[in-house]
Amino acid sequence: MTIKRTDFPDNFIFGVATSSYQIEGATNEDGRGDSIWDTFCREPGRIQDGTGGDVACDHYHLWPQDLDLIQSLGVDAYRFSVAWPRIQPDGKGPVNQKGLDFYERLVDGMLERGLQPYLTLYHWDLPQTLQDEGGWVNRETAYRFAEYARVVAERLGGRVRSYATLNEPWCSSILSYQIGEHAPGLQDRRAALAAAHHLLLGHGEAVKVMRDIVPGSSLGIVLNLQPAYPASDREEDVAAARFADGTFNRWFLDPIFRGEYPADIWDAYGEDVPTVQDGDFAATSQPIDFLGVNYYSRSVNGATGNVRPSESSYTHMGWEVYPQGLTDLLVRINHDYTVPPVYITENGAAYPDELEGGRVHDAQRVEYFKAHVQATSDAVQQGVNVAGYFAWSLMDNFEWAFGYSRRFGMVYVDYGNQQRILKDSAKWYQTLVTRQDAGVALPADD
Ligand code: GBH
Repeated sequence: MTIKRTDFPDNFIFGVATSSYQIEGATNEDGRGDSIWDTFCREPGRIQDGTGGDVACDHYHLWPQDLDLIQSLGVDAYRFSVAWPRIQPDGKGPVNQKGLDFYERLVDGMLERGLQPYLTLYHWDLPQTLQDEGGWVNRETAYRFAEYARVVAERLGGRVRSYATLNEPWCSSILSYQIGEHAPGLQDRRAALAAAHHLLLGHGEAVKVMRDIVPGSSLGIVLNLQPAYPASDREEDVAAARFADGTFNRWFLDPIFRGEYPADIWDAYGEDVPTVQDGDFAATSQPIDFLGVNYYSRSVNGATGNVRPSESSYTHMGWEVYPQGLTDLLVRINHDYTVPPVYITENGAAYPDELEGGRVHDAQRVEYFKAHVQATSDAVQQGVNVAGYFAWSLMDNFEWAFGYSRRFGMVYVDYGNQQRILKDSAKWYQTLVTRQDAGVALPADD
């Protein structure tokens, strides 16, 4: 049985996703300020291949052809992010009109091509000036973020029907301020938990502000969720899984949907817990219209560390391919929380693709996508209100600490000449998503 578009509800959205720093390049153009990733990439040893986002996919210049490419895939929607330092080079104060102009052209370009814009306000490119004042560890950054959200929503307004505040606050806090793998590269758990709190606060403040400016648009947040399984049913392993789920998932879900931090993890964090002021949870738990879920893999937890199931297959990131985890996760959050409609805002896999005679036969990625689209459908069958699915990513791009050494695209990017080449997975997706009722011809099966 192959998965078909007609297995999904009629109004189900299929799209592709990217983020600003990973594709745009043009880091010094039209008044853009530095972000923490510009700084981070200049520090020796931070990025595996020593690269950065200065050119990336040159999308800042090639956006019209990139939108044509997305349109040619037959998808309904395009998820992209806005670079805060293009809008406010210093993260506060003066607004750079040229930055707003770029995203306005981009959004209008989508609408002209029948693509629905799904906008993310923060996909990790914090203005460096704000980092100089502590970044997300500084509570003020939450209020600066709400101000930035106001500026973007005032310009783009109802043309954008979907605004996500943050992409993966776990990454922008724990991975960035505690593990130190992402910008700004600190290693301090207390700082990371303060950052996480201010991110959640900033999310809530931004939602409050945008409600009045774009009353007809959907407002939400994107979380990276990873179901945590115990390595066995021994008590220690079950406890390890519960802890992993708590730090990774519940620490973000609970403030948003319950207005509190999970008590077990709060206790475990001891003196590192953040300062919570009156009214903070009222902000973090502002009603939202959708939850974005980024799903890549699961974790398998043992008392002495994570376990790698030997019978599984793994992607080029070393992440286990485990589609059942997506179904389990969706069913579980639907059961444990009162969630609004859910979008899979990212799902995909890196594999070491190679060009062979002008083609990329990425059979493993096709299998990955098939299985996860099926897993999404299974969750819908089990009663979860999933409204859409976005493949990560439209095209190969700057994969953060891995530089250009990992390829997540459905479209291959030749970084020598910026040529875009549809991989087999793009052709598969095109066949899946093309609305035959819209009279669009199916691509030839070559
Ligand atoms: C997303 O992050 C990003 O939004 C996107 O920009 C990025 O390109 C894409 O994914 C691919 O990386 O520690 O081995 O158990 C996903 C980040 C992936 C972070 C899974 C936590 C746990 C892996 N998450 N990861 S492991």
